[in-house]
Amino acid sequence: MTDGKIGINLTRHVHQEQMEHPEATGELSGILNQIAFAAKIVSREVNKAGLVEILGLTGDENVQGEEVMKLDEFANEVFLNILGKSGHFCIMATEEEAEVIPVPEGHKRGNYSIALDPLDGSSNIDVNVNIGTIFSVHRRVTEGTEGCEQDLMQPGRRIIAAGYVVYGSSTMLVMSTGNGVHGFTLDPSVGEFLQSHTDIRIPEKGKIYSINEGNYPYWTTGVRKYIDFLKEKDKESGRPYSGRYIGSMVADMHRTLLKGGIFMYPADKKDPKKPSGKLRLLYECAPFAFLCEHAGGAASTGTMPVLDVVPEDLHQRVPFFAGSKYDVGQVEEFVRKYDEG
Ligand code: AHM
Ligand code: MG
Repeated sequence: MTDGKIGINLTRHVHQEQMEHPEATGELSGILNQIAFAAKIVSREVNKAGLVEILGLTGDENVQGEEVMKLDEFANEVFLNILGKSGHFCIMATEEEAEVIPVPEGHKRGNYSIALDPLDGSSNIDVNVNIGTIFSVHRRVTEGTEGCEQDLMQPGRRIIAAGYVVYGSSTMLVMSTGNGVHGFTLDPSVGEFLQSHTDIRIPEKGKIYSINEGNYPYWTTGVRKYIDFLKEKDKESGRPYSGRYIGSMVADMHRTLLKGGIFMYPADKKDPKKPSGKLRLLYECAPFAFLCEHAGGAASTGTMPVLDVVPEDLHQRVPFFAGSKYDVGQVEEFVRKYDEG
């Protein structure tokens, strides 16, 4: 624990935040509790993943003769099941499914929508690299009982709460409801997320850049020149930026939030079907952009703040540059100078 506040769990933290905002309905604490509950179940299975590999079970039949579900499908089911029945949501969407997901029959429809990436970076499971869940919550904007796509297709600027869970050497939930960014570490012995990081602030300028550099030939001139520039001697430190790329967004962004620097997934020409890069606006970029801005950092498409992008498609991708304010500002300058006009 970093600040001696052992004992404040997620529930109490959100409750305290709500006491400071009497206009709040109290629903947010219910939502975050349900997310935390689902995350604990996924965390338990992620921790077992190594063993499952050794036993050769994934995709095969288990001892009861049932097929063992892949972890990303499992995480998707757990989150949808728990959140769908929570009474807080009117509509849901996940990176795993093409269409919006209605609340199951017989369950209360709520005032919020949620976009989820249930298990991001799941291709890293078999090499024991951190993976995670990403979420963002919007207030419903349509009338009637059922929610619809419109309730999800809102700009990140209107996010009510966003966060991620990183399943790593320990499981951590990092979230913001607009009052700072706070981190909670799962204490498995008591099954609670305990506050471990209060008011995370991204350093104004970092020393680390994080990008899949194998895509260099496919980037725009501005992005290439920016990366070349980072390898020159930094005026302050006298050395180039360090490169760190895990290839699991939650892990790379977790480091970026805590240590500063810049994480990037630019547009590239590798796949003509994906001219805007790889990362999805609703499930990956907007939630992290919300966290970055609330931690004093920035997140940009290269030409505009990610939070201001109005979604046109549920699975829309956007170029993504996020982290320290100074560094994000600098990449925008390169884009302006070499890629525009
Ligand atoms: P996924 O949603 O299919 O897991 O893909 C997203 C992941 C991110 O976690 C990561 O930042 C990125 O893909 C890595 O992509 P690449 O292998 O192209 O560098
Ligand atoms: Mg993903």
